[in-house]
Order: sequence, then structure tokens, then C-alpha cells
Amino acid sequence: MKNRIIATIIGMSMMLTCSPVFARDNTIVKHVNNVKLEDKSTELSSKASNSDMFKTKLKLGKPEIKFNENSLKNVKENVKSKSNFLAADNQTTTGSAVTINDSPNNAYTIDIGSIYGDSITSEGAERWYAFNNSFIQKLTVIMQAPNSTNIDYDLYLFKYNEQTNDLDLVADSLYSGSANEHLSTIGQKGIYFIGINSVKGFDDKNQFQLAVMSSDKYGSNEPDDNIFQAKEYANSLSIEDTIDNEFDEDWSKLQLNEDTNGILSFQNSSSKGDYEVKLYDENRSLIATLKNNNSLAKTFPKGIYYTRVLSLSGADPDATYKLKFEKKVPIDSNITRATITNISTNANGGYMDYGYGKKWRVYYEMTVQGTAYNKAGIPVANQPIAAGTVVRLNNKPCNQTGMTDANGNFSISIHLGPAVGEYSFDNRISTHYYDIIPFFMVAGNGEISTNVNSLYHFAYSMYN
Ligand SMILES: [Ca+2]
Ligand SMILES: [Ca+2]
Repeated sequence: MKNRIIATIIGMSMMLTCSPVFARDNTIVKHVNNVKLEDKSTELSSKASNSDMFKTKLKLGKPEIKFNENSLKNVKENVKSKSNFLAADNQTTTGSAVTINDSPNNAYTIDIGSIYGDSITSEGAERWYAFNNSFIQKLTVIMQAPNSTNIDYDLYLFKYNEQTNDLDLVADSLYSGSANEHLSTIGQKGIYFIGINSVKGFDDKNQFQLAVMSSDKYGSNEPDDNIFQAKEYANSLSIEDTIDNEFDEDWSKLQLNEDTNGILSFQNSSSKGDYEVKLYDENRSLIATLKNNNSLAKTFPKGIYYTRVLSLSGADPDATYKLKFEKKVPIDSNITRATITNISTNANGGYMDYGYGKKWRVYYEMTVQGTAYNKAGIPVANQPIAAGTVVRLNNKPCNQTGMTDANGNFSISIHLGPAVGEYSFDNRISTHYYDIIPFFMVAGNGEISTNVNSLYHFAYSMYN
């Protein structure tokens, strides 16, 4: 299962005879990019004293993001699902290979799509793996370290360069603490190397777990599986992308140059995957978690934010999710129009025609319900609006002011008192006496248009 890399696989015998590409400086392993394997002596001394690239990146890794608290898996088995990977049993190494895979030269070969368990037996130690990628596809590499704050392992992916014999750094995942490591790349044809090293501590009993996943379909933002690979946006973002496998994570970095009254929203159209979005601030503290169709509206202080879309279960390389951050456009709160949907009354109500067109009939009391709009036709929330009439008896003005609710709806109750009965309507059984009274609505700067302009004010009826 753990096979040595042999020359026939990669056709480069010098790999088996040269020394490790990594130098060691007490506790910190200094990883070196583009080291020629056959040229280690000169390269190592110079690169080892100039490892700032890795130090700089190490500082980035503070999110302490964990898959979960579960322990690790020992031996190889197929990756069936994320939960299968995460919930794998912890086992100790038995019958380990004679050769320890502590350098690229001694790397174990692994297969894409399988889980491997291995252990690190001293602080600063390395473990190496190699696999062949036979066609262009997205590769996701995940490593779950033993769960302990005393342990920090990092993960690197290199591509073997057949022209130069270099191991070219492709991606790394340098989260601090006991976080799990996770990276992706659009894999080209060829041999890849995975390096895992202990930055802090080790656990020779509990294994770390390693797997390489492949996706033949993936979104155009890939690779973006960790915070170091986050795609950058300024002031707004609008992403349509996919979660191409259960382990896929899509990271974005959003820079706001000013305090922004904004809205972050998430929609997932896939029925095969259940996703969520985590929002982190500049210090990688979790601000919010959005489920499908959730949004977060507030004033976002200027600064840097990270969004992370991940799968809770399932994945769908064909159906896209949408993640958006946009400035909230201030709503025009001037009411210019109202639509009356109902006018109820204490008795003798209804919507009827006494011969002067269909109108609401009201008695002593009436309650007016409807929706208020601005000139763009958008409901106006939380604004005052008044309804009124003038009854015939003493030409008494009757009006009342209400407030629109969050959806622009209002309900206004007005006391009218008795009608005079200027008009009559004979329905053969009885004669109804009523007034026709005006109806109007007022908001902000004055009268607004409505779909109701007059009412039948019922007075009394007499049997014929
Ligand atoms: Ca993706
Ligand atoms: Ca991704």
C-alpha cells in the first residue's frame, strides 16, 4: 500500500540518491521553492537563510478553522464522503514500512480518491507522498491533523518539473494551531508531491489523515480552497460558482474601502448539495453564517472580509450558487401613491353600486387598509400616511394618521358618525338612504393618488 516511489514511475533515478529538499533550523522547517534536487548543497544554504516567504504566509494562518474534532484514520480506504473522511477511526501505525517517508526521495505513492493515515514522530519532521495525475482536473488535498493545540502540521503541494527536476511549489495550506489543512489546484498532467511537516509538536500515536480528491468539473474561480487562495474583490462581489466536491471550499477576500451599508446574500440552486457561507473579519473571527437564501444586511466597517462557501453535505458541479455583496441602495421613502385593498366598517359594509359606480359602503366607523408606494412603485416602510373624508353632517372633516409597516402596508381607523341621507336607492324591498362622500389620502408633501376617491356613507333604510 505504501510503495516507495521508484525510478520507473517517474523516470528520474537521481531522486533516489539525493538529499531532502528541506533544511531544518531547530524547530522550524524552512521550505524551499524550486530547489533542484541534485543541487541541494548550494540551494539549501541560501534558501534556508531566506525563508521569509514562508514566514510571511505563516502569519496569515490564524482562522483556526477545523473540519471537526474527530480523530484520524489509519490505513488507506476510498473516500466515500466528507463525513467518511472526518469520522474515520483513529488507529496507530502497525507494520510501518521500513523506509520512513521523511523526504521527497522516500515519498510514498498514493492514489487519488483514497484516505491515508500516517504519523509524525518528532517535532519538525516531514512526511512525503507522491501521486500521478494523468489528465487535467481539479485536485483538492486535505489533511486532518491530530486534534491538539500542541500540534501544528502544515501542508504543501509541489509539482515535479521534468525539465529541471525541480519540485515547484503549487500551493500550501499554513493554518496555525490544530487546524486542518486544505488546498486545491488545477492539476496538470504529471507527478505531484505532497509535503507535510510539523511546525509545532507531534503525535506518534494519533495519525494525521490525508486524501487527494479530484473533480473533472469545477468553477472558473478555482483554485480557491483556502484563505491563502482567496479570490480578491473590492467593495462588492457577485459570484456564481459551484461546489464541485464535498470537500470543495470557495474563499473570497473582500476589501471595503469605506464603511458600507451593505447586504451579503446567498442562494444555492442545487438540490444535491447543502451549503453554507461563513463570513470572517480581518482577524479571521467568524462574523456570521449564512444558510441557503439567507442574507445579512448591516453597516460593514471598512476593512477586509473573507467569505467561505462550503458543503455541509453533498456537492453539485453542475448547479451554481450565488454569493453577492452589494451596497444597499437607500429606498426613496416619499409616498406618492396608495392602493386601497379593503375598507371595512362596523355595519352595512361592502363594495357595491348604488347607481354612481362601485364604491365601498361605510357606516359610523371605517378601517382603511392598503399599501403605500414611492414613485418607483416600491412599498415604503415605516412612514406616516393619513386617510380622510368629509361627512355631509355639518361638513365635518374626519381623518386619521397611521404608519406603514415594514412591507409598506397600513391600516387606518376613522370615526365618521351618522350620514344625512341625501341620496336614495330603491331595491324594491326597501329604500336605502346614503351620502356620497369624498375619500383622500395624504402623505409627506400632500395629497397622493389612490384607487378610491369616494364612498357611500350609509344613513338608514326604510321598507317599501
Ligand atoms: Ca468551487
Ligand atoms: Ca474551491
